[in-house]
Formats: sequence, C-alpha cells, structure tokens
Amino acid sequence: KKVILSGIQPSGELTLGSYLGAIKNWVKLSDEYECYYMLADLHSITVRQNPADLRRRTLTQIAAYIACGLDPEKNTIFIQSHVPAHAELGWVLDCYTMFGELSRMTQFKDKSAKNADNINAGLFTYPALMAADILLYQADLVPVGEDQKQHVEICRDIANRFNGVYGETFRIPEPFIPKVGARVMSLTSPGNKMSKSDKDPNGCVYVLEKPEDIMRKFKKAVTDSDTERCVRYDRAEKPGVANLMAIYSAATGKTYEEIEREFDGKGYGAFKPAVGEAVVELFRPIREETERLLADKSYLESVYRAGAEKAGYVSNKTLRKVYKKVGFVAR
Ligand code: AQP
Repeated sequence: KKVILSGIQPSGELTLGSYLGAIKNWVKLSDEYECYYMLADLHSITVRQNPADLRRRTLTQIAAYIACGLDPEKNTIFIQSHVPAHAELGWVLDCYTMFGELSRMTQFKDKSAKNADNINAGLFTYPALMAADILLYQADLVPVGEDQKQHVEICRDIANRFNGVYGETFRIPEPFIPKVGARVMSLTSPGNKMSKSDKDPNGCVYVLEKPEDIMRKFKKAVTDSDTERCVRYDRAEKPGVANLMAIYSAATGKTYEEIEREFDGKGYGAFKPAVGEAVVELFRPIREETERLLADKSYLESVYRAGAEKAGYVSNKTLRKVYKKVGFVAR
C-alpha cells in the first residue's frame, strides 16, 4: 500500500480552509492508502501559544479528525511531540537544508511579517521539520492545500540531496492538492488565504462554529463591487464571488455552471445565505460528533496512544537508517 502523511497545527481552531484543503481529502484517501495524520504541535510553537489553549485545541482537533470521518482503526492518528523521531530527524535535516532555500519560503516571509517581534529560528527551519515528518514514513503522497506546495517541494529537494550523498534512503513524495478548495480565501479580504490565526474573526469560518455565527459571516462576506451583481465564476475580476462559488461547489458537489444557473437573476442577496446554509449543513454532523467524542477523554487517549506507538515504530526504522548512513555509532 502507498503511504500518506499529513497534519495540521493546533495553532487555532480548524477552519473551512483546512477542512476543504486537507481533511476532506484525507477521508477520501484513507481506504486506498496507509495513512498517518498528525497533530503538528511541534510546528505550532513556532508562533507563541497559550499552553492551556494549545492543549485543549490539540485534543479537540483529534476529536474533530475522527468526527470528520477518519476512522482510528484504519488511520494512524498521533500527536507529533509524542514521536521523538520527528525532532531527531528534523535536526539531521536542518544540516542538509540551506539557508538560501529557507529564505525563499513564502510562508516564512508572510509569518515573519505578521510576527515581527518573534522571528525565531524554528519559524525559519520549519520546512526541514516538515520534511522530517513526511520522510520518516516514506510517504508517497502529501495531501495539502495550495499554500503548502512550496514546502513539499523543498522536502523533495532535501530528500534528493540526502539520497544523492548517501544513496537511496528516502522515498520522494508528491503533493496532492484538491481541484476545488485548494485555496480558500478570507471572506472579508478575498485576496488573502483564510487562515486560522487571522486577526479578523469575520474572515474565517471554523468547523466547530455555531450555525448562527457561520450564517452571519457568510451574509457579511465581501462580494465584488462590479455593477453586474451576478453570480459568475471569474477569479481575476470577481475574487469574492469566485471564492464563495468554490466553497459552495465543494460543500454541495455542484459545478460552477450549475451554480450560475441556480442563481441566475437572483443576485448576491440570495446567494450568500445559500452558501452559509450549505456550510452549516456540512459541519453540523461534524460538530455534534466532536462534542460527543470530547466527553470521552479516555477514548481519545487510547486513540493517540495507539497512534504514537504505531508511528513511533515506523518512524524509528527510518531514523535508524539515517543515523547509520551519516556515521553515528549504533546504540
Ligand atoms: N485557506 C486554505 N485553503 C486551502 N487549504 C488550506 N489549508 C490551510 N488553510 C487553507 C491547508 O490546511 C492544512 C493546515 O495547515 P497548517 O495548520 O499546518 O498550517 P497553515 O497552512 O499555516 O494554516 P493556517 O490556517 O494558515 O494556520 P496559521 O494561521 O496558524 O498559519 C494544510 O494542508 C494547508 O495547506
């Protein structure tokens, strides 16, 4: 079976962006592949976190993964910090990753602009740790949103570099990016990615949010100031409407032509609440199931413990191979 690894940082509540860009695909792929899905808590501290919130969000995110349809019997769900091989291989790969290539990462540039008072070394070397996450499991595919494509590319470069020096060690992974929902934009500024740490709470819709809040945000979503006021897919000229159409399409399975026909002559006033309702219905069962799962802490604990054991076993095999190749004395 081919292998998949992906993860989300518990640095904020899960968003519609992370659901459509990543989790929705994970669920589809989990029958066909051997899947490892992590809670990327090591990555999340590259930005300062409140400890109690981080712990709570990590547990909520595990419950949400399961509620989204990831069966823990079929998928390995684990917390990154529970598997020491990630930090260990991350260090080794730091030494095979160049300052210049890290400097070109757009996420580093964006995040250091947003967190000017905390541009730490972890934020800079983030892609080397992410490469370790992926390469430890010899993953074939990495299902991510468009924004993470550059990080999968640098991972391939690092792996090729290491393989070039020491011989075949790592499998070279491919990014797997969905066609619809690859880049969900903010509802208030459709030029920016919808992001869980966005300062503007109205730009972002959360998976576990109350239906009335979701509706309010969609009703207020920015549409375009063109004069035609019609629902038509045009990313360049009508980015706000195009974003809502992409969300509606991903939530309902309707094509863009079907959506244009459905709202022909109806304007944005009918369209925006319809998108809101589709998202509310998409998330309703997930929210209810997450709440149910969160009430049973011992079940969640059994899931992440079993996940860490399996992930630990597989990742250690790769780590031992790497340590041997670089010349460390075996324990
Ligand atoms: N807006 C988005 N559209 C499509 N995909 C998205 N993803 C995130 N936002 C969108 C995908 O979801 C996964 C989660 O990524 P992450 O938590 O590791 O970090 P991120 O990409 O940095 O997500 P955020 O929401 O922007 O978090 P913060 O604000 O903490 O940085 C990835 O697969 C990502 O592609």
